[in-house]
Amino acid sequence: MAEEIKKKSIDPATIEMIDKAVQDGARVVFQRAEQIRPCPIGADGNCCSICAMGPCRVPVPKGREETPEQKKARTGVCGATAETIAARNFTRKIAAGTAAHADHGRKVVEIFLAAARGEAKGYEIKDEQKLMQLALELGVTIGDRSNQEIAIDIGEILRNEFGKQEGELLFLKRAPLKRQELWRKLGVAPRGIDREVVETMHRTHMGVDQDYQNLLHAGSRTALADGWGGSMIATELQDVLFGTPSPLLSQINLGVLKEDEVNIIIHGHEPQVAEMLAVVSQDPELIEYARSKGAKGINLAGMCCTANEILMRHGIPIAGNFLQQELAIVTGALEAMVVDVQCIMQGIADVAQCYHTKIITTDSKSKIEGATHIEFDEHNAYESAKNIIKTAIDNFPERGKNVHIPKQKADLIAGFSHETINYLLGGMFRASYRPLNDNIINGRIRGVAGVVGCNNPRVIHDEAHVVMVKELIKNDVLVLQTGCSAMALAKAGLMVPEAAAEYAGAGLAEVCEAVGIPPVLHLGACIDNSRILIAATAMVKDGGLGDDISDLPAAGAAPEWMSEKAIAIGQYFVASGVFTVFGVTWPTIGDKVVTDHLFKDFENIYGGKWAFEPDPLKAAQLMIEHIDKKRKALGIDKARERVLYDMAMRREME
Ligand code: BF8
Repeated sequence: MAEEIKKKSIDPATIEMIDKAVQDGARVVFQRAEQIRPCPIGADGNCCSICAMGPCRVPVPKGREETPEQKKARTGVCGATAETIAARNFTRKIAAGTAAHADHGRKVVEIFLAAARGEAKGYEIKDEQKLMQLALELGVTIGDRSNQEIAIDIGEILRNEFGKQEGELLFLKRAPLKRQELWRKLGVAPRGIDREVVETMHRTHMGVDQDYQNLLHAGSRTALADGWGGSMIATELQDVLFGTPSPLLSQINLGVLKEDEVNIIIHGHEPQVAEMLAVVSQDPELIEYARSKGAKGINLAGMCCTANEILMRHGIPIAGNFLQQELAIVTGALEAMVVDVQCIMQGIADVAQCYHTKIITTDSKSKIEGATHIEFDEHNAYESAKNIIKTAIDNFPERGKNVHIPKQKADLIAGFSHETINYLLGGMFRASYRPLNDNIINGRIRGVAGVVGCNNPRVIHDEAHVVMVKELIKNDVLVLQTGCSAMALAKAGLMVPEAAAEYAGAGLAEVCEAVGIPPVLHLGACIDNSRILIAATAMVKDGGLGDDISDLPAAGAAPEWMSEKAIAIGQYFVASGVFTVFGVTWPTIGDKVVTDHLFKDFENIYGGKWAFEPDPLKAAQLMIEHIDKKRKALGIDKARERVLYDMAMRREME
């Protein structure tokens, strides 16, 4: 194996499959990333391509000091300054990310309503308790009405959040009061989800908003419409419809594929297709059909955020994260890759040409040239899912001899919804975050970090996630995870309770052992970052850690980010008061003024700010420093010093 391949990932299964891809002549993302270098001007945010007078490139000239006149002359054809261009590009990314999460949320509301009206056979309300809580929160009459009637009212109220023109989003009221007041004072409380996305697209059109601060301000309002709007609606209604996750054991990595079964991977983001495939794959008639084609059974596995959704609710194993999607095909053992929306590389269709895998698209807004399209009809979900699985089974006899499934697979515990954390910590009858807050105050737990986001082939696959999280837990920071980042840590073996003793600092390990949880908690898909907002709010409301999210000893990170959704998520965390550090690259780095505004001024405005640090160890240190700064401000830094002393003594005694 070539030495360069070994440097692509820290995951042996991934390396093995990149090597196989090279031998098989399949061109995967890792090779494409070598062949296409990122355009440095675009990467730094110095290229404006929004009109046909350009594209205009306005980088700082290399190697010479710029005079004020030269700086003044460094504009696009329309006169847009480098600041406007950088802020406009950044804000557009937020709008795109918010749109993706919002459209996901909208689809969930539609299915939720169809299910409540009895128009989507096969879907039904699974979490009645959460339905009632939502009804109380949204002012829906319960009385002696049926679940369906209540659900219709809830669905209609939440559907209205997308097209609302005035007022503010209903879930903003979930935030700490102080935060709500700040948003109102700043004028960033979103009015309606679609309205914020549309207005941001308008503002960033040629010749509209040309004040970088005003643009970034609009970016905050749009991002908040994601975190406290589209994403939160999706999470809430998915929980009611498909069940609120609770801890369960499963497995992860390409080793979950099976040599003698029909392997089907469901890849993308929205759970409705996957939910039905999970049910239909158990259908005895289909299992028999698979046997008739020479297979021992049907093996369903997930990829990317859809994987997190069906893992959390059904324990379906995960085949891998973002950069492994093509590699699952390279095993030669994959009958079908079923995709819906988001994070699906077009490259899978090309790689599938080298093997027998069928790429099946299921959503009319996400088709791929060369793929088989089987439109998923949620009104007739069982039949649609059956059709998809039958297509995969029919492909089993086409499997060639060039099959190699890596052995690697790791155990993981997933399913830590906000409700579960509440119960685990406080018990069924007095569910609360009190024990977490107490352990933060007494210093056993130093603070909490949300480590989330993608993979990016510009850095070593999974490495930054694992290095960062290990450093955090070693320093007694409890880590909450979602998305592809969660998968990286699960593959590295940190999502089992035993990991606490091996990797966590003494204080954190003690708490994890007492509660029986891993030091790294899997909260779900990227839309479930809204669960982290709720968890942070619950910590504030439980008392003792200040009166706003920005007071908490907490930080966020996406060390291998790549998607616009990640920028939207980061911005809503920052605008909610969280210090958030990204790795890989920073999309405004070419403009110091805009970057300083995000990295420094934002703290005075929002109490949270952005940072960029590509070295994951240094990034973890920044997060820990921030956590310590907050502990000091809360006056709980002394407690920790005392505990640290005890631990040092304890280690000496060992
Ligand atoms: O929404 S972490 S690569 S799969 S964008 Fe995509 Fe990034 Fe993975 Fe999920 Ni989130």
